Amino acid sequence: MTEQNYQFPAGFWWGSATSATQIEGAANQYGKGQNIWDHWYNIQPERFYNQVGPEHTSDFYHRYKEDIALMKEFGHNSFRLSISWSRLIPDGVGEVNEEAVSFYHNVIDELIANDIEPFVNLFHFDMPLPLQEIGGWENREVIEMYRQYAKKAFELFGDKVKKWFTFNEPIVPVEGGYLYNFHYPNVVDAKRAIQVAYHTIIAHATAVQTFKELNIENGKIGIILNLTPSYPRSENTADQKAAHIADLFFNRSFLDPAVLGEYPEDLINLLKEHNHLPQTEDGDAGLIKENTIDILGVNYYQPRRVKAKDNLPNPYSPFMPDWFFDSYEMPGRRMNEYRGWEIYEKGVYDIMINLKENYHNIESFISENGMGVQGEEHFIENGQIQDDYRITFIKDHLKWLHRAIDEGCNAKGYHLWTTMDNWSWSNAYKNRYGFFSVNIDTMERTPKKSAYWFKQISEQNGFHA
Ligand code: BGP
Repeated sequence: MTEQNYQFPAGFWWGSATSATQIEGAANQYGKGQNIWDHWYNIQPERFYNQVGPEHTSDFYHRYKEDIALMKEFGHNSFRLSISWSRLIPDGVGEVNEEAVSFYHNVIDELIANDIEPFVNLFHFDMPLPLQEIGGWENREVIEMYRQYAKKAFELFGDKVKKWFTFNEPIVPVEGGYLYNFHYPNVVDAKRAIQVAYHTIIAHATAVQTFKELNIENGKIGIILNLTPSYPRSENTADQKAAHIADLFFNRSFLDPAVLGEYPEDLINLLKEHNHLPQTEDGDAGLIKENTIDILGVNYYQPRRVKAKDNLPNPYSPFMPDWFFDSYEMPGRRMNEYRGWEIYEKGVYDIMINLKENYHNIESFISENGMGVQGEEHFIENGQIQDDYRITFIKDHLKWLHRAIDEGCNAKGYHLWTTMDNWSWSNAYKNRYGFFSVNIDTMERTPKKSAYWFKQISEQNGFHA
């Protein structure tokens, strides 16, 4: 095969993504309040891999200067972090923690001084505990508390931060916390899940509205969604329908209201038919309609392979999205064996073409993509992790992204998940994803081979392959 030049548009955003709970550490220090992760670990440490909790993360709180220096050295022109709601406002509502204000100012200043644009996300799975105790997103009052928090963050940092995101992967707390039992509060109840999802969209829209009212100069606001293209097993009608319903539940339930300002009719009809519509209030539809986003972050790890159900669900069993489809293992699929996730690079292209054709080609970027590897910390040779598999993974996704851009898609950047190896939810330190490995005893950072490769492609704004 002849070599091709994959040159990206000028100003392409090269970088990586993180979240507060996963990197900061200092979970019980400097005035931070508890969030659901601190609490869950306190009551059920066995739910976390090797019983490592959120106190034991990558210590970014103390090492941010060193980390930002590494980002700079290794070709980042942009970086995503999240603000910890319970660090900024320890009770979730009310008084602001001045130590947190200084910390985030220092981090943002350090990034800007190093020509790295901060992309700031407001909510990455980390509900403050006092607000979860009054029902979390099930309780409509929490929406106003979130709006106040968002407003505070915009006012404090809006003169420096120009790219804002309301939520990261808002479907995940719905799935994990209310359907499939992998996030606190561990409820399995589709009705409650749907209410949580709906309130999250209302919270998102109120934050967008507040952002627009503040008129932040050059500011853009968006949301970050994990889009899982839903591919049917076959062309037959039942498989197609199954894939369509999975798409409605897991992609379009957030994508459509955020970008188009309304829910898909098919989703509303389906929920109506099964008596599972959420409770709404007058004015909600208008709020969603008027507060669509400027920019969309796309987290892409793997597609969803869907087939029609072999057997109809028992109508007496509780309603679940899985009533309507089954997942299946596509023969010949390639896997990241460590994480158990399929690798399908063309998914990036399919997502971008869909955004171009059906979502008015909204400005977007890959806000997460990456390869988690269990046990990677032991793969060191000559003092460095030789993660050629990660280089191949990134490169193959970038090729498809490049093709989408060539065909007119409005994709502006690529962020790897993640900067340095970090703590991940119940998986703790099991899967390593970073450009920089972290020795979890000494916290020492070591660039992996992929970091050197990334530096090159960022400097050349592309690569030959
Ligand atoms: C995404 C989350 C990240 C990160 C990543 C890897 O869904 O936004 O926070 O955790 O997945 O997931 P894991 O660490 O479970 O492999």
